[in-house]
Amino acid sequence: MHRTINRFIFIVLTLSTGGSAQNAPNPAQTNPINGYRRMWWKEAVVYQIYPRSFKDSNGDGIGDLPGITGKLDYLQDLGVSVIWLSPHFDSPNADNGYDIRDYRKVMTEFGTMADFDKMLAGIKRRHMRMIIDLVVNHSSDEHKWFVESRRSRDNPYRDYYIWRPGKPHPGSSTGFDPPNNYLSFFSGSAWQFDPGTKEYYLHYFAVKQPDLNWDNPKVRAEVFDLMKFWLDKGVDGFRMDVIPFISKRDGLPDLPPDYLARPQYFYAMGPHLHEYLREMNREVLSKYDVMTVGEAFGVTLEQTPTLVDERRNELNMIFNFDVVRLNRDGNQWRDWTLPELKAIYATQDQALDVHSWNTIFLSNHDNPRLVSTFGDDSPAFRVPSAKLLATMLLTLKGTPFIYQGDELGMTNYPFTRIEEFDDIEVKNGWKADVLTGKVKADDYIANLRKTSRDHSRTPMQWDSSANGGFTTAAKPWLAVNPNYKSINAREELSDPNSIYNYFAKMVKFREKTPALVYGDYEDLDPQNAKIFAYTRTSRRDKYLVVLNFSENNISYTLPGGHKAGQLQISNINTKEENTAELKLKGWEARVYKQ
Ligand code: TEU
Ligand code: CA
Repeated sequence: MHRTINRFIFIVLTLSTGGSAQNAPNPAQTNPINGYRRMWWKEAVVYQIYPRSFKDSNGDGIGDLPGITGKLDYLQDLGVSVIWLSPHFDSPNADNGYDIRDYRKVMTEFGTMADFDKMLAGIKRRHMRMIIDLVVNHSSDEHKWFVESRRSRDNPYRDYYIWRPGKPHPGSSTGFDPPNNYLSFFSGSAWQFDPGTKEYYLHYFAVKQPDLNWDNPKVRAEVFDLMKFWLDKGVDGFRMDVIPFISKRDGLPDLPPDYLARPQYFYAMGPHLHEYLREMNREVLSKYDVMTVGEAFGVTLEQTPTLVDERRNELNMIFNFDVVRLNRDGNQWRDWTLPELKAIYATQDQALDVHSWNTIFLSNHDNPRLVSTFGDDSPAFRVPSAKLLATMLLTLKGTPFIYQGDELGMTNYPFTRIEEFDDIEVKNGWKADVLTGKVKADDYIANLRKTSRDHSRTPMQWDSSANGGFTTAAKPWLAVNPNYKSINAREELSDPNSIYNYFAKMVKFREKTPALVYGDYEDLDPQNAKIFAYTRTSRRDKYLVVLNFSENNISYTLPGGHKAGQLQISNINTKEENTAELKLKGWEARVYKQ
């Protein structure tokens, strides 16, 4: 009898996971809320793992998959429902795994395929899901496709990449100039001369990251195949690295002058992008119940619905860069203001209707630390400001993405010397800008102290033992922030008032509160330079969020006749309820039900 029931359950489960169309709603979730189709990925809270820096299990100083498996309870206790794993594939690590040598093999330093399977099984057992990184705008130059491709002009793999003859330039070192003026995000020309065949190949990122030629149907078929390989293993979708760049402009025209400082807007949204994404959907995604989120570097808000409107069958969501680039002028740090931040969320909300869905993220492996960037990491305000940011991240409209360590309030690293950095972007930039005398060394480092990608890549701080308990090796691949003795997971797990426990409370609160997922968003006071006050309203419930983005104590009268109702969550103990007059402490955050 038991066996029959088990078998029956097994069949039902297989039918509902394999084979179901993408976006197929869970049968229990068919009633729209507030006009939105209910989807598991809209209700999810995602946690990003950068495997190199998460947890080292074998003492070689590098994080690995068994390290992640050993920490799954930690993630389950935090309450997150989806894990996004940054690249775990075989790679020579020119760009820490974003340069893939073999899409079907696990990076040796991270473990084996058996380790991957064990990790995935552990995730499923805890009723979580996992998406992986799909990095297919480019591969590594050590991928066998490229090794073949560069052999000769008539190699069968030649057209897997983008090769062009140079412009003859007698007397120059190679005899040629690059085919056009495209720039790499990691300094210099986006073209690399290959002496073997005397042509150039295109690389938007590092020289060791040649761009794939998506106009070649064989390349698309290869990518669709490798996607199926991982989906058939049970992964639940993809975060797609710089996906808007895959279709190149016809004839590869020069970057116009006003794009030289922001080539991403010229590289993105090429002529065949929609066609290739739809083909991917038809061939692969539509056959599985998965989520997709595209890293939309260079995509404007006006273009966003053309990628994520559910009626178009392209992507579920994208990462819009406006918020994480608010503090930049090109690569240069600039101070930002709260009204500017609010304006971004308001415009995003207006640009997307019920057929499109947003993401909310304030940090990732390419950006400095959350609390150091949008909060105040000084001893007096690190804890409340990290909690305030958790409150915002988990109550805005869109699927929230938490980056590893932000749930502990980890801070930027106190970099002082160029030798302390690992990032290829920094190393190339140093050569191109500092060693040539264009930028002063001190100015370059000062800017990196605010903006470097390495801030978020320093190892997770698990406890107060050597190297924050990340590794037993004497030296981890990248230094641990010296503040690990006081900022670490063990400390925070045992403190009911810790940032970690506040995140966990907020994650659970969001997951059980449909109005925070689907409810209308209204900014009550867009011009206020210190207070961010907004409501999230569904047909049944209305929540009010009040955030004091300053260190000042502020007496604040809620505008428009609004009254704070019943207090649901606060990051500093308060008893104020049912009033329009709020006395807010520095970096205080409150959520009320009205
Ligand atoms: O990043 C794409 C990207 O364009 C930026 O966020 C990038 O880090 C920055 O602008 C460089 O100036 C993705 C990955 O997230 C990143 O880690 C990779 O380095 C990059 O693609 C190449 O794969
Ligand atoms: Ca290791």
